[in-house]
Amino acid sequence: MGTSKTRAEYGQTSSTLWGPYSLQLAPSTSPLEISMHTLPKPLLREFHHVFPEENLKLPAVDEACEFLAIPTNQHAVEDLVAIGDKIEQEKDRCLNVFMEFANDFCRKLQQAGYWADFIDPCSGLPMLTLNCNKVYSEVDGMECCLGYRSYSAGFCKILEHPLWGSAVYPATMFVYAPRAVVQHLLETY
Ligand code: B12
Repeated sequence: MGTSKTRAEYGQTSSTLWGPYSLQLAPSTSPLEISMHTLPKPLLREFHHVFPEENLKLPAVDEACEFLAIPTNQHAVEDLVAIGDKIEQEKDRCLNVFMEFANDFCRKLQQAGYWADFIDPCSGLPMLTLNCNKVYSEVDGMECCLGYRSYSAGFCKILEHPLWGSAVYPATMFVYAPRAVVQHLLETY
């Protein structure tokens, strides 16, 4: 995985701890925009709806642990609001990039004794925590953490990236870990 990181001039809010940076995960894929945030009140409330207390198996860890959100956005080659086979293929490609990265990242944090999970971009449900059935809104999450705007396309709320418009594939990870540990791990990619 590559190491070049450029901090974006947009997307910083009072919740931002790190980034947004552009991660080049593989030479052949477009970069992943990623950042680390504390959970502002509306996001924390939503987090506890999506991950109910009784389903959260938090390991006994040190005092520095806190809930953090790690939103990612990929610049899609196609405008995702359009329809057709090319759009479906592009969504699958973005899905695979995120899944591979999120699995690797969360597994590493879990191996270090912390809690980590990510939202399945297809269903909006937590991927690793069992028995959760409340959908997490990526669009609301990106508005809250990064200050991006959105608009409604029928039933679906669509995110507008400041540079890429709706050619953006949003997906989020959540962790319970010390921010220094998370930042250090992010910097290894
Ligand atoms: C399910 C889903 C669909 C369903 C419909 C969803 C529905 N609303 O019934 C279907 C299959 C129809 C669909 C269609 C499309 N979708 Co869609 N869809 C999703 C998915 C998985 C969940 C969206 C959802 O249900 N949101 C509504 C829920 C979560 O919220 P809610 O109950 O209405 O409201 C709650 C929140 O607002 C919350 N809340 C309140 N305050 C706050 C504050 C904060 C901070 C938070 C976090 C939450 C919060 O409280 C409310 C009540 O509980 C998302 C991915 C995701 N996880 O967001 C993609 C997603 C939104 N879809 C996407 C796309 C591209 C589409 C299509 C355009 C695809 C296409 N080319 O056809 C079409 C749109 C067609 C149309 N006109 O409807 C993209 C949008 C990309 C972008 N640029 O934003 C997403 C992000 C998927 C992705 N990763 O690419 N989709």
